[in-house]
Amino acid sequence: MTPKQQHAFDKSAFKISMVQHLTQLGHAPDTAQLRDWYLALGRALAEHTTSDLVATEHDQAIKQAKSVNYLSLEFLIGRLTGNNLISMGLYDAIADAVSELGLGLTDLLEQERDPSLGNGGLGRLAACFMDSLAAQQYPAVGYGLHYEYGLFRQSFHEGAQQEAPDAWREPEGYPWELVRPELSQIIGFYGHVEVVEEAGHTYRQWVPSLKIQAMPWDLPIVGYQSNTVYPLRLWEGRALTPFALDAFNAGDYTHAQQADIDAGNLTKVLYPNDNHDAGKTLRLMQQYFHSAASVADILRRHLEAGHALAALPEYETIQLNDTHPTIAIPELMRVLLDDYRLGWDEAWSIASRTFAYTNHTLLPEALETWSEALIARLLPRHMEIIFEINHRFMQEVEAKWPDDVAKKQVLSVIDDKGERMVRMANLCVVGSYAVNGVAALHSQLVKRDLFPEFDALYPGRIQNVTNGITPRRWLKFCNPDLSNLISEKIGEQWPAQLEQLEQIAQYADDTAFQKIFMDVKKRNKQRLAGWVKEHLDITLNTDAIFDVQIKRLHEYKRQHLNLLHVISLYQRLLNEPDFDMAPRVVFFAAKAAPGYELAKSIIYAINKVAETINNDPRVGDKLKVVFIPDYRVSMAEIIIPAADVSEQISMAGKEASGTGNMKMALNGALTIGTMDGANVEIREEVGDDNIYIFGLDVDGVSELRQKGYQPEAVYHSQPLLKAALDSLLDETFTPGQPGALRPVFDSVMGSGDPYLCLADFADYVRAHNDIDRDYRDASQWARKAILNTALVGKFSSDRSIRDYVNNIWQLEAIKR
Ligand code: H2P
Repeated sequence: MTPKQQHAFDKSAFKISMVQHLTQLGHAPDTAQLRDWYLALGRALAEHTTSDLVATEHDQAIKQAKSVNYLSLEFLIGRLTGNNLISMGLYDAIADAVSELGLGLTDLLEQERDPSLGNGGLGRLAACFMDSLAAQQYPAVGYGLHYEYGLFRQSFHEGAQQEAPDAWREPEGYPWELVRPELSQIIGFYGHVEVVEEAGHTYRQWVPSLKIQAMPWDLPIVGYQSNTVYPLRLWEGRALTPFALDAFNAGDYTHAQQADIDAGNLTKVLYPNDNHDAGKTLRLMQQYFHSAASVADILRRHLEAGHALAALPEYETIQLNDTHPTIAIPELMRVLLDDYRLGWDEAWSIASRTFAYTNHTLLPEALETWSEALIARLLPRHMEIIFEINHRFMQEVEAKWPDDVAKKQVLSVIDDKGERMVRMANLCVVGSYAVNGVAALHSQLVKRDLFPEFDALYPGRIQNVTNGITPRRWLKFCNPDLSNLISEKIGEQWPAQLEQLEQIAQYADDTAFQKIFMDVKKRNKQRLAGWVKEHLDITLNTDAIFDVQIKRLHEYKRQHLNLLHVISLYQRLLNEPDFDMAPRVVFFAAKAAPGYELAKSIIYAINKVAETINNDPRVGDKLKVVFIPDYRVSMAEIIIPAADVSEQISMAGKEASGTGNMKMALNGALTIGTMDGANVEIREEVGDDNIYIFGLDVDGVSELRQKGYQPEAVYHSQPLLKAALDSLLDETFTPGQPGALRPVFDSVMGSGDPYLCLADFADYVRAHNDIDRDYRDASQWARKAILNTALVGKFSSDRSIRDYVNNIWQLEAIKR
């Protein structure tokens, strides 16, 4: 706590405020449940953040400074209460206050349901970035959608994933959010374009036939020890047409509610992401709704601050988190051209100096395209503008490469090889002043493989900003014991200056420090084991290696490669009398997008294998497999501090960055990983001895493909692998149901195995054997673990944000 905040906190006033909020919720202190108290706590705290939010909003210095607007369809913020307490410097003071009311702070914090407004890394990155913007006081507004249901809640029924709606605000509302009706917007859809004549000029004007109200809800992004609170503004779709009371009274209930139903559906659910572009109308509607409301709000702020329209790029920059908000580019053009009546060149000059775009994936099937027919129907004026942007862009290409049809074909915003499609990534590159990948290797591949022609046309436009994670949530909050240990050694500044962790490296060989460090790890493992015992009734050996793979389920992330290793360990334990291994618990946590069948089959297979192994008395506590259901931020906060080994095993070239890799290394886990994404940079930081790299690198992958890859040949040449795969076909793991796991087998055999699981299997096993050997040398292992924590300061999202600020956004920090 800073002295200033300490001074400002009045414990007895806060207790009174909590009781008042409790009363307003309709409860009395002597009968209130924990959940009621949690709501009262959240509301009492939110009073403080709301006043800081409003004060920040009205700060003249901020209004006169440049801001970043972070547009993202996902913000996976996780629970806010604990994190905000850390940022406000009030964690201990509030723990004390609530204990005087007879309550435990950690119990209260457990009552909060995670706002799961994202799928995985992309949404979580947006949340870490907001945290780092506020901590460093770079003016920012986050813009997202206020989904009524977050990502589905996952459970398992006989091993198979079940999905249930996640009504994260039910039933009392979320204590941290603030509705801002005065800032609502009206968003149009469908309709037609009219030509209007005025003073000898003709203008085009879109006349939408459907209008939906965008209602903003602000969540406070509280800067760490900074008194700065920025809004995360989430738009909710609401019916605009007044409720049809006449129809209702006349008994036409359905019609009376129709407008409510349509508008209410718009932001009802977050689309689950399987990295496969689905082209659904409702999704495009969400994207436009989000973009249009955000652009309107940005322009409102800009003009209300007294700035000229033409000065927009000097005061506002708009970062597009992936292509999901691309439609904001033609929307800003539409507003400038049709509403403000600027000429094309002036409008384009403003727009193309305002937007910047972050690419998060190279998977071709994930690159968004929308059919021209759909856009033309839903957003007729935007389609005209997109054609005009492309027409002018093609002239630019012609000037650079005359008569080169092939160049035009790859660069064009319109793909006209079949049904005409709009390539959102191309539109982003054309309409942005900067494009970035999310790790050094990824950015290099964006330039080399995805956009080489764009890179030649616009040298320097494509850059790299390596991802990062906020050390406040991902160390200070989630791992208090390790945080305290670090603070004892190097002081309290590290959560704001993570490079300082390097000073911990000097203790890596200190046996006393090693012991304390590993005792902390042990306690975190016990905490996780306690959770597993309570919720899944599996008893774990906390001396075992805690081997962890937690991330969205996707073939390219290769959870099934991990599974094959698990099966091979199991078979060796049973079949090889001399086989010895350090005890291991292999943890999985992952959601599969509901429409992604193979991902669901992989989950099913892992659960079946786990069930068999965990109940086989011959295995004892040598090997256990735990699939933790309903992976979410608050679960990650328990798992990550307990990890010994971090699985980052995507096929090289496919994982753009990864951020779980950073979180686990920071908490003292050793990575087993391919030369992919940010693993490459983690290795650079921690050194070869403190990471387990295996498998083909990007060049190895393309060489193998060129030679012609035959998974079958690998299968026949490796007995361990063959036995593991064969067990998927018999009844070993599915008694009475032979072949139930065949989809996983088939996915890597024959013409399958697109992500080269079999090709990397042998080296993966080798790397795991190295881990097994090293873990048995407790002191050596402790040394490696300490060095991981000490040497990953680079991966603070504070550093990522400074890279954006210095190389792309050009912002000044405004200290409050
Ligand atoms: C994605 C990429 C990750 C990257 C993250 C943030 C889309 O996340 O695949 O490699 O670290 O964005 O840039 P995810 O797979 O977790 O949904």
